[in-house]
Amino acid sequence: MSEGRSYRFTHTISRLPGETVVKGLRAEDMGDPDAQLFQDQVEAYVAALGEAGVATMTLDPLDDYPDSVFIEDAAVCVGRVAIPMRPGAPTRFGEAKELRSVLESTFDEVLDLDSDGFVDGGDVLLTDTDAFIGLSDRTDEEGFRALGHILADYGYTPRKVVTPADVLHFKSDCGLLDSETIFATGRLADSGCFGGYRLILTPEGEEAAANLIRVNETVFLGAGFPRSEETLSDAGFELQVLDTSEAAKLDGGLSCLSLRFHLG
Ligand code: CIR
Repeated sequence: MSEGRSYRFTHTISRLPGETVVKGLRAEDMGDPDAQLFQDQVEAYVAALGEAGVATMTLDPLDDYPDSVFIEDAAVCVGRVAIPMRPGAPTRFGEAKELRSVLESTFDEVLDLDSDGFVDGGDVLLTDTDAFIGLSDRTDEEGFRALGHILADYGYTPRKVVTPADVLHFKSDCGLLDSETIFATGRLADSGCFGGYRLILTPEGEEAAANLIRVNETVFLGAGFPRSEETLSDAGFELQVLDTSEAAKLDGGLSCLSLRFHLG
């Protein structure tokens, strides 16, 4: 019944980075992102999503929130329902509130988490049947419970998993390739959290490639990962490579830059 709902999408929402993106959070300083180049990369990303068959919406920058370009962290979408998140970084907490009016005008229902806990969208991997929710520095037990409770009503089995130490989000280390297959780093796969799924592991040294997204028939992969490209194309996936150099300076990747959903 729900076959393919994890990657068949009709719509996306992204947000452009503003000038303040140079103040974005990062675990390690690799230099500030170039705001103009970041904007160009988000625009190219949105255009590529459009070519994969979705209607795209691009929101204006929110200068009060330097990390708001990473819109995935502010909401989880299931079909015609959106669930605003409670982002775990204090400087990001208000992003969900800023997004609310857009969610209300796009979705049939906006459901709030019944919790004082925290959960970032980057810690949530939805397959057709399971909701993997990774505990991390941004997502806690209470957040897991509250989000899992809502997602269970939409046919997902909540699976509490753990984001590896020193990794920002669960999905920093994995991405969905199809209904049964997940691309993941060895360090995450070693935790044994993906029981029941076929795994393809990121080649050594290409762990950052794990944060890929599938939209309809296309798998979007970050640039600079030649062995991942070869592995995935040998496995039969239709790939498109996109440059995310500026997002990477703030620990972001492909999944963070959009909300993807199916308004059937
Ligand atoms: C942050 O630390 O929150 C941002 N600089 C990066 C967020 C990346 N989002 C994601 O992995 N879903």
